Amino acid sequence: MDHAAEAQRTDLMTITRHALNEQGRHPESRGDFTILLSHIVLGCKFVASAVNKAGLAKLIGLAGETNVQGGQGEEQKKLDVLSNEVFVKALVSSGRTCVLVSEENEAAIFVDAPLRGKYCVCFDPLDGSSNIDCGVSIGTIFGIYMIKDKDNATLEDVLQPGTHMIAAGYCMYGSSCTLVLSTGNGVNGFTLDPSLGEFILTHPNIKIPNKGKIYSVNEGNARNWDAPTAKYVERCKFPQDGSSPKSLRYIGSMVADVHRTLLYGGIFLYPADKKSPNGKLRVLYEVFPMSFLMEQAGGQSFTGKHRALEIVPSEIHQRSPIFLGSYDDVEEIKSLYAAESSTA
Ligand code: FDP
Repeated sequence: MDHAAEAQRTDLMTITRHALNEQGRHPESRGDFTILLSHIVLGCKFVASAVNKAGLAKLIGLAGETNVQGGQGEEQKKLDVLSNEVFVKALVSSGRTCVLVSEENEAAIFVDAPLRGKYCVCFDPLDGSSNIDCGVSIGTIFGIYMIKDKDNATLEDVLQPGTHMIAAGYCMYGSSCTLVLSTGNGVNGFTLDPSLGEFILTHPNIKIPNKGKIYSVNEGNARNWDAPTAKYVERCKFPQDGSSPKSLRYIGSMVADVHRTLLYGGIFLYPADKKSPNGKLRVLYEVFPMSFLMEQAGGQSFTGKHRALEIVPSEIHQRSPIFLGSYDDVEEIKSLYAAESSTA
């Protein structure tokens, strides 16, 4: 490597440097968010390493436990258990968190007083677990809120609409490890450089295309869909305006499907259906963080009734239908639901 290339390599925008720059925009800030983020980043690096080693270390496979959604037939895998432990420890030890909600824990975790800070974090430590055994991309999703009063923390501090979130992101463990983050000032993507052990800014200021050529949905559920969803998917395949049909891409791992949607445009749907009237995806640690990122990137997110970020959750593991992605594509499904409700 020549000197110029070497010099350029040392001038990298790491995620910590980015967080410190963001901190500079808030003169009153004491660096608490930067510390919290560095602990989330540590958790992501740990899980990335465990995911990479999983096949070798025989970490994959059933742990013999059922998670809190177990009643609906989901089994907890060993990597999920490990990832959850890693994130809970990383978040608690940051000294900056107060209430934690994890997909893997039935109840919210209230951090002990001496370690309490001002943030609440809702997270899915390892989303897309049905993809673990075949090496398909999986990820961690997180949404962050500010506590009202850390000496009197209650469940109400996390049962907030998504519009109250102050930051959200996900880390995708795939062919590369990518962390996508928004602190309410646009969306940035950082890729883990394994030689440095640092997340480097590789996707600055991500903007989703206004319209996309891809739709992403589990079509196996089609016979149970409602009319607007069925009509929308039909239009993706047989457009009425003379445009080309959209391509179907569905990984079945939300982080990977949303990441592709964010970068290439298009729409991701997990609608309600007759079997699951509330859809499948969880509000606090799937729907809200991904909706926050979509809106920050110029896209939209809709529940079939209203803007997804305006849901006011009443339970921490609540589910919601979700349609998110390119602005114009979501606009189209919104108009189909509006037409249906006006004729109802
Ligand atoms: P998984 O069941 O593998 O954990 O909510 C979890 C999730 O994956 C999402 O990551 C994914 O988008 C969705 O479920 C896939 O659901 P279907 O298998 O019903 O398509």
